[in-house]
Amino acid sequence: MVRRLFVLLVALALVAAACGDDSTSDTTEPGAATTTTAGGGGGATATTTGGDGGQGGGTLAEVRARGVLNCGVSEGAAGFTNIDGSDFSGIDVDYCRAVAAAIFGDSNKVEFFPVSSQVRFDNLKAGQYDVLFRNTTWTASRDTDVGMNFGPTTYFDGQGVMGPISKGFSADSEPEDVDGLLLCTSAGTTSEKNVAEWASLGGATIRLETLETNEDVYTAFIDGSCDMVTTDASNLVGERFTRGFLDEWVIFPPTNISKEPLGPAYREGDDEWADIIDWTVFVTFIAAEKGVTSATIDAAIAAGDDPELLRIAGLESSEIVADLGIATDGFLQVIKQIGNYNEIYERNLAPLGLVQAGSLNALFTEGGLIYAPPFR
Ligand SMILES: N[C@@H](CCC(=O)N[C@@H](CS)C(=O)NCC(=O)O)C(=O)O
Repeated sequence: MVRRLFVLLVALALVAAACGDDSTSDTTEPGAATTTTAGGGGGATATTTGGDGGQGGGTLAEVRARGVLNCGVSEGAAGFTNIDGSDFSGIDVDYCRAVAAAIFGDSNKVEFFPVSSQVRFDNLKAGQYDVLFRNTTWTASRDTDVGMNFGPTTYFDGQGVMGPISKGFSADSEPEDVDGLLLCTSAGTTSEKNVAEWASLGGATIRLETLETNEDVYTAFIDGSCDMVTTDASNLVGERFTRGFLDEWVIFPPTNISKEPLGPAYREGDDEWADIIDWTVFVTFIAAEKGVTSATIDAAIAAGDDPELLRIAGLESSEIVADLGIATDGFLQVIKQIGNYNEIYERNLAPLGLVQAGSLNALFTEGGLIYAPPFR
């Protein structure tokens, strides 16, 4: 009992020293709110804060006047935000483009703002970007934090730990196998809190080092200064694949140690803007449900036998789309230019070995959790 208490205290002290609360530490990092990383177009400047504290007209009007959507993304997370010079890709990047397609009818009208985990919420609240699609977990403390709300989950994740097989780790490793070892992860994440709980509940003492970027974490892991790395399992799978360590690194424990619903975050107080983001995501789910893709949507509309699809395309009950303040063909452009959820998944995540079938990220019709309210 005394040992367990000691272990718990040591683990908590280490975590507190490393990072602090993942929501509040984001707001206390020196200079965090002013950190600006210009996106693909280069030289972008921070905007004024969005939202009018009411029903709408705030962010949408501002985005329209600017002529481009500002979107917060990761500085590099395999499959979610891949950055190659000025070329951005990934599921989060695709959802930024989808919102631009809904608003402007042009998925290219988007400026990307890569940000670290640590500053992502402050920069959102300060108005640097209009929406954040950055492998971000929806949690109670983040949601109830003043200034932010979350939209529909675009990827249901969970946290894992990854270590080299050469150090004796296996897919069945449990907290006792990490006792006394050094774990690395990104600062300002849910990952750092979850793993400390997992270890202490399992009676292990871990040392936790939080580094700023994913790149910092994997550099330290590869050179052996960290025994293990921990974060969202999608990131572990994706990075193991892209870095070419499929046969060397193993992910454990057998069941994820947390729930990590990843999706968009936006400033609170602008209902119109929230609706635009939410329904942009939902129409990609509904199109997937119907098996309608970017390649087949024109034919599906021409067939004229699916009233819900005609409403999404703004060809029937067009006031539903118009009431959101976007052009009536806004969601049609989302499907035409970006595609349905399954296409987005296939394009970005399947190549990394993240299998959709049988996972939480399958459509609800296939036993998963991807579900949208009806479009009527
Ligand atoms: N989903 C978690 C973790 C998100 C996170 O930031 N993960 C790290 C992985 S080590 C990352 O993606 N870093 C990317 C970067 O360096 O920009 C959260 O919202 O706190």
